[in-house]
Amino acid sequence: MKEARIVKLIGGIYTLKTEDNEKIALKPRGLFRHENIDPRVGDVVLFDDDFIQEVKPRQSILKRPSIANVDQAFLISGAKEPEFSFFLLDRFLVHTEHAGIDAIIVINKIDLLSPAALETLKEQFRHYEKYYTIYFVSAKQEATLHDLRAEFKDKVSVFAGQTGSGKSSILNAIDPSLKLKTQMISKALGRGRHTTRHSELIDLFGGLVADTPGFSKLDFESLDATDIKDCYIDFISYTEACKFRGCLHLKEPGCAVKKAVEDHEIPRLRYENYIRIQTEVSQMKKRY
Ligand SMILES: Nc1nc2c(ncn2[C@@H]2O[C@H](COP(=O)(O)OP(=O)(O)O)[C@@H](O)[C@H]2O)c(=O)[nH]1
Ligand SMILES: [Mg+2]
Ligand SMILES: [Zn+2]
Repeated sequence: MKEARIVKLIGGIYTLKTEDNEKIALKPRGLFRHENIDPRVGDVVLFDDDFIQEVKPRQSILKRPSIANVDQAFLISGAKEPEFSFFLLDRFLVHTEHAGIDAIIVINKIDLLSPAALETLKEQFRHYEKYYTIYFVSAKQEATLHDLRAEFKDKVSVFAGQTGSGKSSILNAIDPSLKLKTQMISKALGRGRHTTRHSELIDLFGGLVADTPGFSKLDFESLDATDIKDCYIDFISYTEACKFRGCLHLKEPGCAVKKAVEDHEIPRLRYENYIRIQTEVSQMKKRY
């Protein structure tokens, strides 16, 4: 049997990419359903002439989009249109940390900012720079995209972010042969027609990437308060100095994270978003 990666799934037909870069369309053998094996895009599988025979153990699974073995997520946000939101970014980062995948932060549409506004925005990111790779780009300015290309090699990536943030535009700009559909911002943000949702990994600069059609609704259903605390990776180095073991950095006295916020070591907004996320999750749990 030979090994391959599932790169596309439409209507029960899987497209496999083999080690020799061949593309083959196959179905899984019928027994999978009874064994509760559900092959996903991103899975590495063993196949023969007739069927996908075996799914190799997964490192990770993203729910939305449903892709296995993702190494990293590019979190694409618009600097404007849609207005940049640190809340959305912080939520994304909790999501990627929880999924165990690396996050690369991409702020797009910098052409819409004045030089002064761009400087102010960059200043707000100084803290994040200590923990994450960040790019400030414009899909309309080739020079800003140059370094991004090196990030794909040997990785399975997803392009995630709000509709209209420019995911498809960036991909088209770094590889014009892709010709992905882009949408006028007014349509993209409205309730308009949605393009079909299917996951597909495309070849890009020595790696694979999924241009996800949505990924804006993040579900925190499987997270609890402790998970969220652990996903705020900039809090971790302070945790030992908190008075209470397992401090959630909320109402507890002697909290080193809250002190770091007071001392301007952690941006206040980042901490406020933390409380918002914690509140959101605890209310969600109450409802069920
Ligand atoms: N000014 C400006 N507009 C952009 C940029 N990137 C994308 N857009 C526009 O934003 C809209 C949404 O882009 P699209 O790539 O479809 O976003 P997606 O939903 O994230 O894939 C389109 O009208 C693009 O032309 C950019 O860097 N600058
Ligand atoms: Mg798109
Ligand atoms: Zn604390």
